[in-house]
Amino acid sequence: MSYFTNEEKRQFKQLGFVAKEGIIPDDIRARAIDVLWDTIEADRDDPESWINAGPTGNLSCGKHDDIGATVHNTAVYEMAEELAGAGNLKSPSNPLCKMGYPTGHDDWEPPSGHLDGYTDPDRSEAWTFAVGVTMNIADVAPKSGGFTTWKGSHEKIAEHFRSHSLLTGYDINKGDSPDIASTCERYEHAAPAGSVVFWHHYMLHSASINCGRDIRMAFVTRFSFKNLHDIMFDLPYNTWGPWEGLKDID
Ligand SMILES: O=C(O)CCC(=O)C(=O)O
Repeated sequence: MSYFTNEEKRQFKQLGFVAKEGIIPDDIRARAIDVLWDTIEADRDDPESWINAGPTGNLSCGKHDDIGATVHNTAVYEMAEELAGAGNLKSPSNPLCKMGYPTGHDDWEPPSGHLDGYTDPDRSEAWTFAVGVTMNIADVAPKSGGFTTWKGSHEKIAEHFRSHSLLTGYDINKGDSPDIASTCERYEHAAPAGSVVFWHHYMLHSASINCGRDIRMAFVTRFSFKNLHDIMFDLPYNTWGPWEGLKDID
């Protein structure tokens, strides 16, 4: 059974992401949302308390089974393998729970994007993955904290790494390298609960500012190539070689 049409796979290659609706079933989402409300410091029945609530960063409840179920009991891993190739990805772990609390103002500005995996120059080490997955656990309205990415940035990042060390990914995140995002069209995943974006590991991305009324509830997971350490330095030159699920897609 195929989850993606050839057109969707083509979009993934060209733009670096593909979004699908209705992937996380309502019952799984509902249980995960209960865990979130038990974790965050806000009153579920008092929207005023949601403004600039906390905690920020990755929530501590990520290990909860009802959070893990969004990855382990849904199609997301199989879908990612349909793109990367069956058997090519490491086993999934629980997702990161990323809340975007309402700011309480409507002075929205576009976010700036970053690259995952190259953020710590002190480690003198680079890593990447294969497929990023961002799941909307509740509805996300425009300008309300949605996952944001820049169309085609994966190809421009690959081009950058063909003439710069992978460790210069940190410079891209600090804004010390050419501004790649400004040359690409921005996409914000303002989409219903249960929708999922699959994104290439070289995509610039971020969450947007939340000028909406609701808490943006999203989970992020990153599936890695099993043989990442063997192929990581070739990836800028052979961007699609390892993606066996896309080998017949131009
Ligand atoms: O919360 C989001 O939508 C983006 C998360 C993110 O930037 C990341 O996981 O690196």
